[in-house]
Order: sequence, then structure tokens, then C-alpha cells
Amino acid sequence: MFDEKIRTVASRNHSRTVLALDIEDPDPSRLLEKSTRLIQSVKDEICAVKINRQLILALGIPSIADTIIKLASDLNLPTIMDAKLNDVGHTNGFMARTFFDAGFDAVIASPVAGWENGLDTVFEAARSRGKGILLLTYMSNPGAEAFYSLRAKPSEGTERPVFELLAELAMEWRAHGVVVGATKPDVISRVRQLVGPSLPIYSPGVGAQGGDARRAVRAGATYLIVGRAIYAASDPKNAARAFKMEFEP
Ligand code: BMP
Repeated sequence: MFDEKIRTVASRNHSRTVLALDIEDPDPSRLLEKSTRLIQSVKDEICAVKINRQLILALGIPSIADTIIKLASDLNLPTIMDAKLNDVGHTNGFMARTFFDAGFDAVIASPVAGWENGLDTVFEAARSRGKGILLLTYMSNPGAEAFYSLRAKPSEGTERPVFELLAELAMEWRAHGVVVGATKPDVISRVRQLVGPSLPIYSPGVGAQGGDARRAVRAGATYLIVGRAIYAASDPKNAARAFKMEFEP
């Protein structure tokens, strides 16, 4: 099971940092080499690797499966596919099965697609394979506020911000975690209140996007998702190691 796997690695490496592998290079073989070198150098300082659609576009799934996912798996590091799935059921299901069967341990999806003929197929693909689904609940970019903070009134219940409805859906659908931007510690606190102590909150947006890692953790983030602050640092291993301190009391 994905949640058990990431917890085990987090405890083994004393790290709750998910590496966002967003590095770029116009040359595919150099990109692959940079990616694997980065993973090797930070392997003991992180608890998972997140891969974005940009890397899939550059390298393709078979190549990523044979190299990056294989390496992560040899190092016992879970891999998360940041697909932000948001389509109708049959294509969502196809994408989820493709990612899982390529070796990814979890997929990120957008709850805005809804359940019926939306994310139902994604959850089914994950459940039958023991994989994880993380749901976007509040994005880290400034423009996210226009939608996620919008107040909405469901047919049953009182009016509240959209992100609160999304956090409730994550519980109802039994997601394995929610993604909430580190740039919004108040939102992290509110989501933590709504989802209780055990659902993991994955928080991107520290460093380059202005979020403060310690504040995010104090507000209730379980894991930090970090890209540029690690891979663009002069010493990525040290940069990744420094994030461990953010979780210390
Ligand atoms: P960086 O640490 O370089 O800002 O990268 C953040 C990573 O988290 C990127 O991979 C981005 O796609 C992802 N992310 C984000 O920044 N904000 C969100 O709300 C959701 C994300 O998945």
C-alpha cells in the first residue's frame, strides 16, 4: 500500500520531503542522466519522488519506467505521478492504469472532475492495485485563490469555501492524501481540522514560490513537496537535508 510505503521510507530516512523532479534539458539523454544523478545524490534525504507531466512529455513513459522508476524502486523510494487527472471516467481510468502499471505508486488527481464517470475509475484502478490517490485541495499559486476560496453552497449543507468541500470529498472518497499549498498556512490548518490527524497533507510551494516550510509543517503539513529549492541548489543533497530540520520540534 502506498501510504504505508511512504511512511516507512519517511521514518527510515528521517525525511518527509518529496522531491519534485522538474528538471529540464532539451537533450533527452542528458535530462535522463541529470534526473538519475539527482535522485542518487538526494536518495537518503527524501521520502519519495514526484514526476510531472513535463518529464513524461520529454522522455515518454517507457523510458521513465525503465530508468527513473526502476532506480527509485531499487532505492525503495515511492514514486508519485503528478498527472492532476481531471477528465471523464474512461480516459481518467486509462491514464491511471497506465501510470500504475508503469510502476508509479500514486497519482495526483483533481477532485473537480467529480466522482461519477470522473474519478471513480481512478480510485478503482488504485484500489485494485494497492496504489494511492492524492487530491488537489488548494493550489500554491497566487491565482488559485479565485477558485479555491470561492464560497459555494452544496445542495445539502451550508455555504463554505470550495477548498473545504474538496477536503470533505477527499475523506468521503478515501483518498490517500490531499495537496495544499505551503503558501497558505491558514488553509493547511483549516484542512487539518477538517480531515483529522491521520490523512496526510502534501504541501508544495516552499522556497521558490515563497512558502515557508516550518510554517506549513506547524500548520499541519505531513509532507513537503520541493523542487527548485533542492535541484537548483548548488548542493542538492545539503539543500534536501536542510528540510529535515523543518520537522524538528
Ligand atoms: P517548486 O518547489 O520548484 O516550486 O515545485 C513545486 C512542485 O509542486 C512542482 O512540481 C509543481 O508542479 C507542484 N505543485 C505546486 O507547485 N503547487 C500546487 O498547488 C500543486 C503542485 O502539484
